[in-house]
Amino acid sequence: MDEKGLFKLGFSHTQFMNKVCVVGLGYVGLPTALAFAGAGLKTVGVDVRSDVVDKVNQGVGHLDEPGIAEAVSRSVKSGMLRATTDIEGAIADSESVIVSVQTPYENGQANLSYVKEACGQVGRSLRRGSLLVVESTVPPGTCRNVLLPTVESGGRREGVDFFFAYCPERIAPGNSLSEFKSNDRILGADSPESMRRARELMALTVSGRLVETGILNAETSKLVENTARDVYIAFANDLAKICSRLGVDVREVIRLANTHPRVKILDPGPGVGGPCLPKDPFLLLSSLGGEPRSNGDMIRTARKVNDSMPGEVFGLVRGIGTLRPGDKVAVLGTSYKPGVGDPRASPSEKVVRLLLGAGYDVHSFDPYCREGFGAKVDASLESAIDGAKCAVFLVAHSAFRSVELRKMADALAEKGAVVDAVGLFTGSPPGQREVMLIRLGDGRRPVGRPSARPRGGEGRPQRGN
Ligand code: SAJ
Repeated sequence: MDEKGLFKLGFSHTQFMNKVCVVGLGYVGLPTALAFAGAGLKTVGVDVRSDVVDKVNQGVGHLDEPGIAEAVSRSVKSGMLRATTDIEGAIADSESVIVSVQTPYENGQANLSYVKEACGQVGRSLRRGSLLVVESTVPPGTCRNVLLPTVESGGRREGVDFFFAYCPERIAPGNSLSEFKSNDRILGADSPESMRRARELMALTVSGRLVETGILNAETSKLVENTARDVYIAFANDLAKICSRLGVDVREVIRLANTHPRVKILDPGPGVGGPCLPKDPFLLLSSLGGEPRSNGDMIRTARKVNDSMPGEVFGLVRGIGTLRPGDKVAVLGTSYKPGVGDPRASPSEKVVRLLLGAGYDVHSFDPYCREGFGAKVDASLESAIDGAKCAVFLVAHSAFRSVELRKMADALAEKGAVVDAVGLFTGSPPGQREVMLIRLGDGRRPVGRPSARPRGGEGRPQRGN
């Protein structure tokens, strides 16, 4: 049905935009629903988890992020947002449906079951003339080859009974609400009418640019963005390994190289975590099918480099000559990146497991995150490091930036060591007791006690008093 036909049925533009259904109320779906509710659209969020639905309806929300609780409370109170587990009813009652569910990479392939299930429901329940927008990250070709046929299996036809667009999310967990609104978005649609409707809908919530293209381009560019970041970080991590052998400090080398107008190297660290970057390169490659394995070599290598970093950090700890099984080791930072409490795919998990496997008494502390991955979770930095032989900093939370090495020396056990994987400590201020500082990617000549030099692994100790 074309637009004129729809008008004959009594629809107007604004009526199209009145009621929005967001399928999936997770890290992306909830901010999406809040953005539409905040823009004055009657929004219903759907989730299979009744605890998530209850929390939203209670005006609380289940995401621990700046502004989320306030926005949920405001939107529910004003009647603009409600949540339900009744997906059929919610879709049937809406003019636009946004699918925002997870697409994990499992057992060597993309798990599309959640997004297919959602699209199947849309196909069975959607009103004639509705707009469907998929936000989930998917392998290139998925919308046309998998999702649209799934919707159409419900008897509706694209361009006749419903319109379709792909608008991948770009929000960074920790800053979702503001990024949803202000980021430029890629908007993919394969017909002018679908594009027009999707543009109108998304423009209600997005103040950044809507960059228009076809669906396949949009699917591919989403994955390329995250893959690019993974590759850039892998370069920094590779440099960390190289610099530790060259006898230079990788962070100083990067600082110098970045003064060049066309060089912008990222930060090395204990690896790449989170819900997206570790899997999206594989989603990108998964659509190659029978293509020669050499395609995507650099991407696969980057993944390997980033995945090797928890082992590098473990090597630094193992290299401390004075450390014995049973000794207390404090892991500081368990979330996947600074400033968030999200532990998903955190590199800290692998480091903790390696330390536990080596027989250390592993304690953890994170100001945002209660996950310990099997370590004993301490309530404060002080109790985590008290009497520890080694403190390993894995996340550059701002709270850790004010930690003084001198005070660490006093709290740690005699001849204690600090392993800094994230560039928190640069100097060695004077203090009462000696502490060995081992920095990832810092290969400068050791000045610490010879007996305390790392036996293997990367980097060498420096003495901080
Ligand atoms: N990291 C480094 N060095 C750096 C920067 C990051 O080791 O210089 C590590 C972080 O510590 C973390 C991981 O990389 O473990 C990922 O963090 P991130 O900040 O790069 O990205 P995410 O996963 O929080 O969000 C990304 C974003 N994508 C890009 O920046 C291209 C976000 O915009 C996407 O919306 C999100 O993935 C997603 O959901 O796809």
